[in-house]
Amino acid sequence: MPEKLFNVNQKEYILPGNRSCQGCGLSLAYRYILKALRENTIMTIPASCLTVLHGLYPTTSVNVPCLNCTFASTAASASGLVAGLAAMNRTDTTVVAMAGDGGTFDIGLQALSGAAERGTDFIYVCYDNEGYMNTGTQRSSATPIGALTTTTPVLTKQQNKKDMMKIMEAHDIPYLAMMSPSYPVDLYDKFVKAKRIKGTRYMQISAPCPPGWVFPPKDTVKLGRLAVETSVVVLYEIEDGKFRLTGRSKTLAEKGTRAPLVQYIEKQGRFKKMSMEQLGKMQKWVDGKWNEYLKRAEG
Ligand SMILES: Cc1ncc(C[n+]2csc(CCOP(=O)(O)OP(=O)(O)O)c2C)c(N)n1
Ligand code: SF4
Repeated sequence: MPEKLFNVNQKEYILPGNRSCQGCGLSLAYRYILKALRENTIMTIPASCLTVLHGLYPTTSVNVPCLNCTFASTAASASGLVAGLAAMNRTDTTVVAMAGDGGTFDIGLQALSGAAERGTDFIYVCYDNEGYMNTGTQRSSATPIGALTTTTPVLTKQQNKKDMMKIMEAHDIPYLAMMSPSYPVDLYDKFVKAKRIKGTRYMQISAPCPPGWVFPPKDTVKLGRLAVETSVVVLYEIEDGKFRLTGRSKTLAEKGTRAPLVQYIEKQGRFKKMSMEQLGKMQKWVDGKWNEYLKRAEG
Protein backbone atom coordinates (compact mmCIF):
# COMPACT_ATOMS: atom_id res chain seq x y z
CA MET A 1 0.00 0.00 0.00
CA PRO A 2 1.66 3.32 -1.01
CA GLU A 3 2.40 5.76 1.82
CA LYS A 4 -0.03 8.71 1.58
CA LEU A 5 1.84 11.85 0.50
CA PHE A 6 0.65 13.75 3.57
CA ASN A 7 2.23 11.05 5.75
CA VAL A 8 5.68 11.65 4.27
CA ASN A 9 8.16 12.60 6.97
CA GLN A 10 8.57 16.40 6.95
CA LYS A 11 11.89 16.27 8.81
CA GLU A 12 15.14 16.79 6.88
CA TYR A 13 18.22 14.70 7.71
CA ILE A 14 20.51 16.31 5.13
CA LEU A 15 21.46 19.72 6.51
CA PRO A 16 21.63 22.81 4.25
CA GLY A 17 24.82 22.86 2.17
CA ASN A 18 26.73 19.74 1.12
CA ARG A 19 29.61 18.90 -1.19
CA SER A 20 27.87 16.85 -3.88
CA CYS A 21 27.73 18.19 -7.45
CA GLN A 22 24.74 20.14 -8.77
CA GLY A 23 22.04 17.77 -9.98
CA CYS A 24 23.47 14.75 -8.12
CA GLY A 25 20.99 11.85 -8.34
CA LEU A 26 22.55 10.21 -5.27
CA SER A 27 21.84 13.27 -3.10
CA LEU A 28 18.16 13.30 -4.14
CA ALA A 29 17.81 9.59 -3.36
CA TYR A 30 19.62 9.93 -0.03
CA ARG A 31 17.23 12.67 1.11
CA TYR A 32 14.22 10.39 0.51
CA ILE A 33 15.91 7.33 2.07
CA LEU A 34 16.67 9.11 5.34
CA LYS A 35 13.14 10.55 5.51
CA ALA A 36 11.66 7.07 5.04
CA LEU A 37 13.93 5.45 7.64
CA ARG A 38 13.48 8.24 10.21
CA GLU A 39 15.25 8.28 13.62
CA ASN A 40 17.34 5.46 15.06
CA THR A 41 19.25 4.82 11.86
CA ILE A 42 23.00 4.14 11.82
CA MET A 43 24.89 4.37 8.51
CA THR A 44 28.09 2.65 7.53
CA ILE A 45 29.70 3.85 4.29
CA PRO A 46 32.98 3.31 2.44
CA ALA A 47 34.95 5.85 0.39
CA SER A 48 32.62 7.25 -2.27
CA CYS A 49 30.68 10.32 -3.37
CA LEU A 50 28.49 9.65 -0.32
CA THR A 51 31.42 10.26 2.04
CA VAL A 52 32.09 13.48 0.14
CA LEU A 53 28.43 14.46 0.59
CA HIS A 54 28.73 13.75 4.34
CA GLY A 55 31.66 16.18 4.57
CA LEU A 56 35.04 16.36 6.27
CA TYR A 57 35.46 15.84 10.01
CA PRO A 58 34.73 17.79 12.23
CA THR A 59 31.83 19.10 10.15
CA THR A 60 29.05 17.12 8.51
CA SER A 61 26.03 17.84 6.34
CA VAL A 62 24.05 14.85 7.58
CA ASN A 63 22.04 14.43 10.75
CA VAL A 64 22.55 10.67 11.30
CA PRO A 65 25.39 8.76 12.98
CA CYS A 66 27.81 7.27 10.48
CA LEU A 67 30.74 4.87 10.53
CA ASN A 68 33.30 5.35 7.75
CA CYS A 69 34.58 1.88 6.84
CA THR A 70 37.08 0.53 4.33
CA PHE A 71 35.96 -0.28 0.81
CA ALA A 72 35.89 -4.06 1.01
CA SER A 73 34.31 -4.27 4.46
CA THR A 74 31.05 -2.30 4.18
CA ALA A 75 28.69 -5.21 4.82
CA ALA A 76 31.09 -6.77 7.36
CA SER A 77 31.09 -3.51 9.32
CA ALA A 78 27.27 -3.60 9.25
CA SER A 79 27.40 -7.12 10.74
CA GLY A 80 29.60 -5.71 13.52
CA LEU A 81 27.16 -2.88 14.20
CA VAL A 82 24.22 -5.33 14.31
CA ALA A 83 26.09 -7.59 16.76
CA GLY A 84 27.04 -4.60 18.95
CA LEU A 85 23.47 -3.33 19.09
CA ALA A 86 22.20 -6.82 19.95
CA ALA A 87 24.74 -7.04 22.80
CA MET A 88 23.30 -3.78 24.16
CA ASN A 89 19.70 -5.01 23.71
CA ARG A 90 19.03 -2.18 21.24
CA THR A 91 16.27 -3.55 19.02
CA ASP A 92 14.95 -0.17 17.81
CA THR A 93 17.86 0.78 15.52
CA THR A 94 18.16 0.14 11.76
CA VAL A 95 21.66 -0.54 10.47
CA VAL A 96 22.14 0.70 6.90
CA ALA A 97 25.22 0.04 4.78
CA MET A 98 25.37 2.20 1.67
CA ALA A 99 27.91 2.22 -1.14
CA GLY A 100 28.33 3.05 -4.81
CA ASP A 101 28.37 0.46 -7.59
CA GLY A 102 32.17 0.22 -7.42
CA GLY A 103 31.92 -0.50 -3.69
CA THR A 104 29.09 -3.01 -4.26
CA PHE A 105 29.26 -4.76 -7.67
CA ASP A 106 33.07 -5.01 -7.46
CA ILE A 107 35.03 -4.32 -4.28
CA GLY A 108 32.47 -5.02 -1.53
CA LEU A 109 30.83 -8.06 -3.14
CA GLN A 110 32.49 -10.70 -0.98
CA ALA A 111 31.53 -9.09 2.35
CA LEU A 112 28.01 -8.41 1.07
CA SER A 113 27.55 -12.02 -0.05
CA GLY A 114 28.78 -13.23 3.36
CA ALA A 115 26.42 -10.96 5.32
CA ALA A 116 23.45 -11.91 3.10
CA GLU A 117 24.22 -15.63 3.43
CA ARG A 118 24.29 -15.24 7.25
CA GLY A 119 20.98 -13.35 7.08
CA THR A 120 22.39 -10.29 8.87
CA ASP A 121 19.51 -8.03 9.89
CA PHE A 122 20.39 -4.87 7.94
CA ILE A 123 19.54 -2.82 4.87
CA TYR A 124 22.19 -2.66 2.15
CA VAL A 125 21.80 0.22 -0.33
CA CYS A 126 23.71 0.42 -3.59
CA TYR A 127 23.41 3.76 -5.38
CA ASP A 128 24.38 2.90 -8.91
CA ASN A 129 25.92 5.82 -10.79
CA GLU A 130 27.55 3.29 -13.12
CA GLY A 131 31.18 4.06 -12.41
CA TYR A 132 33.80 5.02 -9.83
CA MET A 133 32.69 8.64 -9.90
CA ASN A 134 34.34 10.11 -6.81
CA THR A 135 37.77 9.41 -8.28
CA GLY A 136 36.90 10.75 -11.74
CA THR A 137 34.74 8.27 -13.68
CA GLN A 138 36.56 4.95 -13.89
CA ARG A 139 34.77 1.92 -15.35
CA SER A 140 33.01 -0.51 -12.97
CA SER A 141 31.15 -3.74 -13.73
CA ALA A 142 27.96 -1.63 -13.55
CA THR A 143 29.04 0.66 -16.41
CA PRO A 144 26.89 0.05 -19.51
CA ILE A 145 28.32 -1.08 -22.83
CA GLY A 146 29.40 1.78 -25.12
CA ALA A 147 30.15 4.27 -22.32
CA LEU A 148 33.32 6.35 -22.26
CA THR A 149 35.15 6.39 -18.93
CA THR A 150 38.69 7.41 -17.99
CA THR A 151 39.69 3.71 -18.03
CA THR A 152 37.84 3.00 -21.31
CA PRO A 153 38.81 6.25 -23.05
CA VAL A 154 39.13 5.10 -26.67
CA LEU A 155 37.05 2.02 -27.47
CA THR A 156 34.38 2.57 -24.73
CA LYS A 157 33.25 -0.22 -22.40
CA GLN A 158 32.83 -3.48 -24.30
CA GLN A 159 30.66 -5.49 -21.90
CA ASN A 160 27.04 -5.26 -20.75
CA LYS A 161 26.29 -4.33 -17.14
CA LYS A 162 26.50 -6.99 -14.42
CA ASP A 163 23.08 -8.06 -13.10
CA MET A 164 23.66 -7.45 -9.40
CA MET A 165 19.99 -7.88 -8.50
CA LYS A 166 20.15 -11.46 -9.79
CA ILE A 167 23.25 -12.15 -7.72
CA MET A 168 21.58 -10.84 -4.58
CA GLU A 169 18.34 -12.69 -5.31
CA ALA A 170 20.32 -15.94 -5.40
CA HIS A 171 21.02 -15.40 -1.68
CA ASP A 172 17.32 -16.03 -0.86
CA ILE A 173 16.96 -12.79 1.07
CA PRO A 174 13.47 -11.58 2.11
CA TYR A 175 13.39 -8.28 0.21
CA LEU A 176 15.06 -6.65 -2.82
CA ALA A 177 14.01 -3.54 -4.71
CA MET A 178 15.09 -1.46 -7.75
CA MET A 179 14.42 2.28 -7.60
CA SER A 180 15.07 5.69 -9.16
CA PRO A 181 15.13 9.12 -7.47
CA SER A 182 12.99 10.36 -10.37
CA TYR A 183 10.12 8.39 -8.74
CA PRO A 184 10.41 9.52 -5.10
CA VAL A 185 7.13 8.06 -3.80
CA ASP A 186 8.01 4.60 -5.17
CA LEU A 187 11.45 4.88 -3.54
CA TYR A 188 10.10 6.20 -0.24
CA ASP A 189 7.47 3.47 0.06
CA LYS A 190 10.01 0.73 -0.63
CA PHE A 191 12.24 1.98 2.19
CA VAL A 192 9.28 2.25 4.58
CA LYS A 193 8.51 -1.38 3.76
CA ALA A 194 12.17 -2.51 4.00
CA LYS A 195 12.50 -0.99 7.46
CA ARG A 196 9.70 -3.26 8.74
CA ILE A 197 11.23 -6.48 7.34
CA LYS A 198 13.79 -8.57 9.26
CA GLY A 199 16.91 -10.06 7.65
CA THR A 200 19.04 -8.79 4.78
CA ARG A 201 17.31 -6.29 2.50
CA TYR A 202 19.07 -5.25 -0.72
CA MET A 203 18.04 -1.91 -2.28
CA GLN A 204 19.49 -0.73 -5.61
CA ILE A 205 18.98 2.80 -6.90
CA SER A 206 19.88 4.10 -10.33
CA ALA A 207 21.57 7.45 -9.61
CA PRO A 208 22.07 9.77 -12.61
CA CYS A 209 25.42 11.58 -12.35
CA PRO A 210 25.79 14.76 -14.49
CA PRO A 211 29.62 14.90 -14.69
CA GLY A 212 30.09 11.13 -15.13
CA TRP A 213 27.28 10.63 -17.63
CA VAL A 214 27.90 14.04 -19.27
CA PHE A 215 24.53 15.80 -19.24
CA PRO A 216 23.37 19.17 -17.81
CA PRO A 217 22.64 19.11 -14.03
CA LYS A 218 19.14 20.52 -14.60
CA ASP A 219 18.17 17.31 -16.46
CA THR A 220 18.76 14.75 -13.68
CA VAL A 221 15.11 13.99 -12.97
CA LYS A 222 14.23 13.96 -16.70
CA LEU A 223 17.05 11.54 -17.47
CA GLY A 224 16.01 9.25 -14.61
CA ARG A 225 12.50 9.19 -16.04
CA LEU A 226 13.81 8.45 -19.53
CA ALA A 227 15.77 5.50 -18.11
CA VAL A 228 12.49 4.05 -16.84
CA GLU A 229 10.53 4.93 -20.02
CA THR A 230 13.10 3.00 -22.09
CA SER A 231 13.23 0.24 -19.41
CA VAL A 232 17.00 0.58 -19.00
CA VAL A 233 15.93 0.90 -15.37
CA VAL A 234 12.93 -1.14 -14.24
CA LEU A 235 11.10 -0.39 -10.98
CA TYR A 236 10.32 -3.62 -9.15
CA GLU A 237 10.50 -5.46 -5.86
CA ILE A 238 10.94 -9.09 -4.84
CA GLU A 239 9.36 -9.92 -1.50
CA ASP A 240 9.76 -13.47 -0.16
CA GLY A 241 10.50 -14.60 -3.72
CA LYS A 242 7.42 -12.89 -5.23
CA PHE A 243 8.32 -10.52 -8.09
CA ARG A 244 6.23 -7.35 -8.65
CA LEU A 245 6.65 -4.50 -11.10
CA THR A 246 5.90 -1.18 -9.37
CA GLY A 247 5.06 2.45 -10.22
CA ARG A 248 5.75 3.67 -13.74
CA SER A 249 7.24 0.32 -14.87
CA LYS A 250 4.00 -1.43 -13.91
CA THR A 251 2.04 1.14 -15.95
CA LEU A 252 4.34 0.69 -18.95
CA ALA A 253 3.87 -3.07 -18.77
CA GLU A 254 0.08 -2.69 -18.64
CA LYS A 255 0.02 -0.25 -21.56
CA GLY A 256 2.58 -2.23 -23.56
CA THR A 257 4.49 0.94 -24.47
CA ARG A 258 8.21 1.62 -24.09
CA ALA A 259 10.45 4.27 -25.66
CA PRO A 260 13.40 3.13 -27.83
CA LEU A 261 16.78 3.02 -26.08
CA VAL A 262 18.33 5.61 -28.42
CA GLN A 263 16.21 8.37 -26.79
CA TYR A 264 18.08 7.72 -23.53
CA ILE A 265 21.52 7.23 -25.13
CA GLU A 266 21.53 10.41 -27.23
CA LYS A 267 21.05 12.63 -24.14
CA GLN A 268 24.43 11.61 -22.63
CA GLY A 269 27.92 12.62 -23.72
CA ARG A 270 29.40 9.40 -22.30
CA PHE A 271 27.83 7.51 -25.23
CA LYS A 272 29.18 9.78 -27.98
CA LYS A 273 31.48 7.04 -29.28
CA MET A 274 28.93 4.21 -28.98
CA SER A 275 28.77 2.22 -32.23
CA MET A 276 25.52 1.13 -33.90
CA GLU A 277 26.51 -2.44 -33.11
CA GLN A 278 26.82 -1.61 -29.40
CA LEU A 279 23.50 0.23 -29.46
CA GLY A 280 21.86 -2.86 -30.96
CA LYS A 281 23.55 -5.10 -28.39
CA MET A 282 22.37 -2.94 -25.51
CA GLN A 283 18.81 -2.74 -26.90
CA LYS A 284 18.77 -6.55 -27.10
CA TRP A 285 20.00 -6.78 -23.50
CA VAL A 286 17.34 -4.30 -22.31
CA ASP A 287 14.59 -6.14 -24.24
CA GLY A 288 15.70 -9.51 -22.85
CA LYS A 289 15.56 -8.25 -19.25
CA TRP A 290 12.18 -6.55 -19.83
CA ASN A 291 10.65 -9.73 -21.26
CA GLU A 292 12.01 -11.74 -18.34
CA TYR A 293 10.39 -9.26 -15.87
CA LEU A 294 7.05 -9.38 -17.73
CA LYS A 295 7.01 -13.18 -17.50
CA ARG A 296 7.85 -13.12 -13.80
CA ALA A 297 5.21 -10.47 -13.08
CA GLU A 298 2.56 -12.67 -14.79
CA GLY A 299 3.53 -15.81 -12.89
C1 LIG B 1 40.89 0.12 -1.05
C2 LIG B 1 40.68 1.43 -1.76
N1 LIG B 1 40.90 1.50 -3.08
C3 LIG B 1 40.70 2.66 -3.74
C4 LIG B 1 40.27 3.77 -3.07
C5 LIG B 1 40.08 5.07 -3.82
N2 LIG B 1 38.69 5.42 -4.00
C6 LIG B 1 38.00 6.21 -3.17
S1 LIG B 1 36.42 6.50 -3.63
C7 LIG B 1 36.64 5.55 -5.02
C8 LIG B 1 35.52 5.40 -6.01
C9 LIG B 1 34.31 4.73 -5.45
O1 LIG B 1 33.42 4.36 -6.47
P1 LIG B 1 31.97 3.87 -6.13
O2 LIG B 1 32.00 2.85 -5.06
O3 LIG B 1 31.28 3.50 -7.38
O4 LIG B 1 31.27 5.17 -5.50
P2 LIG B 1 31.14 6.63 -6.18
O5 LIG B 1 32.48 7.26 -6.11
O6 LIG B 1 30.67 6.44 -7.58
O7 LIG B 1 30.15 7.33 -5.31
C10 LIG B 1 37.93 5.01 -5.09
C11 LIG B 1 38.43 4.15 -6.17
C12 LIG B 1 40.06 3.67 -1.67
N3 LIG B 1 39.61 4.70 -0.95
N4 LIG B 1 40.27 2.49 -1.03
S1 SF4 C 1 30.25 12.75 -9.25
FE1 SF4 C 1 28.12 12.15 -9.66
S2 SF4 C 1 27.47 10.84 -7.91
FE2 SF4 C 1 29.35 11.97 -7.34
S3 SF4 C 1 28.63 13.82 -6.26
FE3 SF4 C 1 28.92 14.37 -8.42
S4 SF4 C 1 26.91 14.01 -9.38
FE4 SF4 C 1 26.88 12.95 -7.40
